[in-house]
Amino acid sequence: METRQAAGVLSEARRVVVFTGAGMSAESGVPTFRDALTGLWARFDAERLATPEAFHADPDLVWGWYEWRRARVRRAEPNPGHLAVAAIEARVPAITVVTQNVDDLHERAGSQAPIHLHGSLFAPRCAGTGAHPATFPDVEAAMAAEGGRIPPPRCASCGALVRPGVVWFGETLPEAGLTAAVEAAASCDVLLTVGTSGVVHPAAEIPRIAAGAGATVIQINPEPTPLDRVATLNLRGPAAKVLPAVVAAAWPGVSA
Ligand code: BV8
Repeated sequence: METRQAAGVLSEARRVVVFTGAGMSAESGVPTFRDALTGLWARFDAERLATPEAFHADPDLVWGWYEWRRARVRRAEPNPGHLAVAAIEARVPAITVVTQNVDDLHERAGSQAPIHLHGSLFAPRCAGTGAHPATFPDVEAAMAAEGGRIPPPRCASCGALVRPGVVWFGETLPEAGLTAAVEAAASCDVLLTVGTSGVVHPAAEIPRIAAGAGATVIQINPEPTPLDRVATLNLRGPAAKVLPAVVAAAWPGVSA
């Protein structure tokens, strides 16, 4: 029932926001943020490892974690949920995709310009100047795959360490991206929130801003989250199954 209701709302929508979290990539085999702590990093708490302090204290441990995650993403493929988001993009008049994820699966599924509120595994930068090095050594895939300490490269122009291009806890989000995401949420008529626990701020405000502005908020998640109370419709289930079903009902004949 909710699928048909969601499809009806989506097919009439003029301005859509799709807001995604780690659950969007779960069925591509990319561990969610909290599941990404196995092996060498099993004894760490994600929210302590994903910080400037952790990188400063042990750059090889933190860089190794991100290179292991990057290697995992490179071996992953976009799932039908990512493809369904790209199918929505091709069919609604205006859309903004906002992701908390640091993988590139939305782009590889065909989404044009997702806003990465928390950065990307594929955009490392100099820890000194913030400049993006032209390239960075592709670590031995085996090394990254097995998970180990890897010394970060050095910036070619200033010699400082190169750091992951992500937003760590305690760091501010990219201003332009956050502003664009907030503006889109405040002016959309439908916001789809997919695969997020809705607990990391300020990103978690995005669905709340849309609801406050009178948008229809549709949540897709197999489990209850704090966003249940702002969602107009709650579709309980995995993104790779539910999103294609909503798209197929909204635009019959479209297989995402
Ligand atoms: C900042 C990059 C200024 C790194 C990440 C207000 C209130 C409380 C706390 C704060 C606040 N304001 C600021 C804070 C502090 C902090 C914060 O929010 N802490 C939380 C934990 C309490 N925020 C910050 O520090 C932010 N910076 O505000 O700067 C400032 C500074 C200091 C003090 C105050 C203000 C920066 C936050 C960004 C951190 N970086 N990522 C990396 O990836 O290593 S966040 C990281 O965790 C991910 O990017 C992701 O966004 C987040 C986890 O969230 P989810 O994506 O939702 O993933 P999660 O695993 O939680 O949930 C997965 C969901 O998927 C689940 O619901 C599950 O049911 C569902 N699921 C599973 N399978 C499927 C599925 N859904 C669909 N289909 C499936 N198959």
